Amino acid sequence: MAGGVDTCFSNPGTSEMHFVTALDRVEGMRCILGLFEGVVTGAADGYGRMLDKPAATLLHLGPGLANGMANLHNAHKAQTPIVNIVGDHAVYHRGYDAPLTSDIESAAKTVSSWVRTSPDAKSVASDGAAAIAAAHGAPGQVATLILPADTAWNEGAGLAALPPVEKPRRVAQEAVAEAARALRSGAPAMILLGGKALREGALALAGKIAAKTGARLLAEGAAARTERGAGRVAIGRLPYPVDQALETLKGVKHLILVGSRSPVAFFAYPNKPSLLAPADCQSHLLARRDDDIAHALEWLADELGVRADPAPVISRAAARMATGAISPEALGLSLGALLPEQAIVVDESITTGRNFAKATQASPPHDWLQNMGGSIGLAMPLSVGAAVACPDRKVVSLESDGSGMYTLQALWTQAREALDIVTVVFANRSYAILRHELANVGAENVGRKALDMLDLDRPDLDWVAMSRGMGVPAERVDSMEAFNARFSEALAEKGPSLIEVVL
Ligand SMILES: Cc1ncc(C[n+]2csc(CCOP(=O)(O)OP(=O)(O)O)c2C)c(N)n1
Repeated sequence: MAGGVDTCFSNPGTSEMHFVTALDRVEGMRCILGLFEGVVTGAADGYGRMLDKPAATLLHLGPGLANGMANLHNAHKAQTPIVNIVGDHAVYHRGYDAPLTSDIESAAKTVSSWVRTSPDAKSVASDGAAAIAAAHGAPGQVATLILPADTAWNEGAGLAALPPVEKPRRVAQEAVAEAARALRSGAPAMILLGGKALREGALALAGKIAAKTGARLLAEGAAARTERGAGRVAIGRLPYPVDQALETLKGVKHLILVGSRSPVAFFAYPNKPSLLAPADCQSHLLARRDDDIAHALEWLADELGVRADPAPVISRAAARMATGAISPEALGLSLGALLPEQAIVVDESITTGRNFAKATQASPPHDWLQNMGGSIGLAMPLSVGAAVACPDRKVVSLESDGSGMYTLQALWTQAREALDIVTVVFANRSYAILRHELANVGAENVGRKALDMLDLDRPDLDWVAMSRGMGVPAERVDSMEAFNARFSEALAEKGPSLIEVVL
């Protein structure tokens, strides 16, 4: 609490009982139960992305960490600040190989930038403070603190002071000069944005620079949080399919990297490159993700004399809702028309949502959160954390049915905490993206058994029943008129709800 961590997403066990009882003794800590650790870690990710400060988790030994690991992986890739607390056996108990004993540190290292096991109760306060400082390390980090049970029941050493938090580094003058030279060269240039370059202020500066120099402006394939919508600079992203990405980057001679990395394909495919930039394209690193990106862009804008220019922002477009049959395009239209001001959109709509970003670019200003680690099952937990972080904003969770099934327990937490989230499940009843990938990797002679691994029918999932069973009111819609009506109602109400859209 003294280090500014006042929210804990938790799924505890015996080794964490002292921590749990302490919650009632320390005023101000909000503790939220998740019924699966993937909900806990995904929620901490959503919280950290929205507030740029860490929540804590509380996980039960190695298996608890393992259950939470997929979404910790996503958080690690998104560089979200999280104080990830994992309980362990008392130090003297570890040698006996009791059932829950495992190598927690090794597991934690794969998804954390900082890992420490507190050796004793006297160290636990300073280790906790160090974990908080590490989580705040630029641009944000998963810091895992492993707490043996006896660190909680032996005598401690009192409160520890928070060590200084590392500030993002300022970029070197040469990086700014080099970017300016490339942008002035007249050769085709692209400014590729990632990380905090996609926040409103930085994006506005990048927009001014692009407008003046004629460079193209693009975002990496996914971003942890993009501040977008009317009144802001609209930005496309590098497409996921390799051929489309190659086409997008074709002819670019200078790639200015701002909080981004030179693009790589999501997967390798036979006879397709891993690196996507053209061979004769020069990369210029203006700012890494952990640098002070806003400052680097201000400096470059000054260098190019565009700081005082108006940012080329997108204006609110007259929007109409779609009617008739449900299709991805129709859903995009209606989302574009209905998305409320300051919505937090959590997007794991995969195949159905390919056009959603474009369709909503001129909606009222909102935030857009994406999966940075490719491990599906993120949107429902991420929505929990975003809603806890920003109780005055509506969270719109766009979820594919296959992805949703990994962590649907999040709905129960949404109900218990009365979180203001509308979840839209796109029930195409298949792993549609993998059907395309079958062709992309050149797999041939696809038979019934293979297709059975990609279809989600027999039986059809009943999202309305599952949602209601966890306390979240739900409806199924099978026309755009019904979607428009139900989605509008859900936006007007407070609290969680779910809409199953049958495609
Ligand atoms: C944890 C994890 N397991 C498996 C996968 C492989 N995978 C990628 S996409 C996908 C299916 C996605 O289906 P759905 O969410 O329904 O999206 P759709 O393409 O149908 O819109 C799977 C299983 C993954 N990315 N992450």
